[in-house]
Amino acid sequence: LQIESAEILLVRLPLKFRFETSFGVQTEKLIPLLVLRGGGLEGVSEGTMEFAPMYREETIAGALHLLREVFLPRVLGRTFANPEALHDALGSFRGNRMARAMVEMAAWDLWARTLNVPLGTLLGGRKEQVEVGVSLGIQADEAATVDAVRRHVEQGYRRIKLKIKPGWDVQPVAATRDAFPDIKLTVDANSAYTLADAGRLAALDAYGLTYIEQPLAWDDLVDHAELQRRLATPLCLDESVASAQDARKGLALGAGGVINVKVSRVGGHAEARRVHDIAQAFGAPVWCGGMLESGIGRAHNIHLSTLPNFTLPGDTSSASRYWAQDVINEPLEAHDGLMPVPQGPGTGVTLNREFVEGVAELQEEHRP
Ligand code: OSB
Ligand code: MG
Repeated sequence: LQIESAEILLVRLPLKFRFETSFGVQTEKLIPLLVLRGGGLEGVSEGTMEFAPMYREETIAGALHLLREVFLPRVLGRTFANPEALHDALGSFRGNRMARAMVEMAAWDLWARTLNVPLGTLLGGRKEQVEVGVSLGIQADEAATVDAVRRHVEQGYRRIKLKIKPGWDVQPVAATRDAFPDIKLTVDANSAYTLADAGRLAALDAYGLTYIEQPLAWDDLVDHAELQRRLATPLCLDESVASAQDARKGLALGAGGVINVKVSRVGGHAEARRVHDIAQAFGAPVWCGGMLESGIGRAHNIHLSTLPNFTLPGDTSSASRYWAQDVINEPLEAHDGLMPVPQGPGTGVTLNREFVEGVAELQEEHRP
């Protein structure tokens, strides 16, 4: 695994829908992309940190600084035995896992292309398609919520996740459950509640949710464990699992029964696979979360989802839901709630150079 040069690109894509969560409203996405080159091939990754630290603590500006000044200088011009060895070369740095994941994920793509195998196969996955659901932002009212749910149920999505916040939780859930008694339904609070809201959250037990995602603080496990003791519905940890060790601690504490694995949040594919394995050892199902990715991050997510303990539908829905024009050449479209795993080596997708270079707000080369 030879890392000869790197390229950083930054693109801004308008979202097709307004995405409201408990922490804000998104109408566009600023997306850093990293290309690693070696042996005549290239691997590509996407950063999922945001402009402002709203979801977790990382930011795009911070990631660009670390890539330029710290992480890329550690890997450029070097040869590694495999992506795990490259991961270890960045292993002594604290935190900043989304930024480190950009390097690690591009390296996995490059390595899989070098070995001429699909990334999912290299990770140990065996599925040819993966089950997907959708994550729906907060809507104006109950009627709009039920409308949005209906559109996506009709498209075949296997699970509907509703974003909730204090003051808008039981209402959308009750309306949706009333209209669709049998769908797999979940909610995601993105850390908007505290233990003082346990009564309100316990009211959700009446609606047969598959899980309640990240109700409490983004860096908490202990209060989640206390809340889990008061609820029948399993909690699903998202924000507060940044590593396999966090997953072990959370599951050992009883902080939840399900884990949302975001490859970028935990620092890359190697760590994501460890989270998957630990959850499996605890008998806890996992699913692949999304961060409104372009086709690059989406393809990485789909490949990761081929591992066996990804037994709940992920958030990796059709790219065409999000973008009028994606950054890749290939479509990533689910049919009947099943997303085909892109065939071909690596992620199986390729950058649309003409489009990306046309809209890039930043494009820079890095060499040893
Ligand atoms: O909590 O899962 C989340 C998007 C941005 C930040 C956090 C989250 C999300 C989603 C979107 O739920 C999932 C997707 O469609 O990619
Ligand atoms: Mg979430």
